Amino acid sequence: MLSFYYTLRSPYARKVRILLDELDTPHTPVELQPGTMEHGSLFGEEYEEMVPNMRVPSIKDGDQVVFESNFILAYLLQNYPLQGPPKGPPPLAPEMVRASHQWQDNMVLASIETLLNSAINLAFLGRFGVNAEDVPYLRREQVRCQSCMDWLEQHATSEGFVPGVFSIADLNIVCALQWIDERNIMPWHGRSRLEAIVARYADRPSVKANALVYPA
Ligand SMILES: N[C@@H](CCC(=O)N[C@@H](CS)C(=O)NCC(=O)O)C(=O)O
Repeated sequence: MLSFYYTLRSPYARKVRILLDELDTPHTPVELQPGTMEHGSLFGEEYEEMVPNMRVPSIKDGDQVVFESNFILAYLLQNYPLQGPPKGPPPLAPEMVRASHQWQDNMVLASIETLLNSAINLAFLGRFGVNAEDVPYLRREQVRCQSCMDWLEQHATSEGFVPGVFSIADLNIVCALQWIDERNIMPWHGRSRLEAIVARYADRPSVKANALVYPA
């Protein structure tokens, strides 16, 4: 049985939780309780020996360990395609990127990943008391996030990044923007297409059932 390693607060892990739900993939969830960065390893030595990027999420399927959330999504789509009726509407996209729009779709995924990675840097450093306004590189990270969101707004439609389906890009952007909102990382509203995509999918059962969870 496939094991899925995650923390409840991770927006990257949330992407995988949603896809596991969409695909009804049988799996054993393994929730990790992060320690502190100051003392020892964050997720435990055994986990960090298995996963070289020392991050969540990851999966282990037999002997195959897969890390990096978008690679995990690609692995699941390839190895555990949907058997039953699709959830939706609209139905889940059957592939990460369309063969006919490989480059465009990959650029969208890369931009969302850059957005989330930069936003996570800002959040982590904020937790250590660093004020982004005081550090030129962090100001650049803020500008980079806004730049990616502007570009994504231009490349989206109000129905999503790929007409007619719940695409993996849609899944990515919903998890990124809802996390940015919930953690109050930066302003992004006012981009009407991105707002429409988040609103369109916020109540999708797999998205709603796998909300980010924060301690009270
Ligand atoms: N690019 C990675 C990013 C994953 C990531 O940054 N996860 C965070 C939790 S939200 C983490 O494990 N951080 C711990 C660390 O950076 O050491 C992915 O897509 O899976």
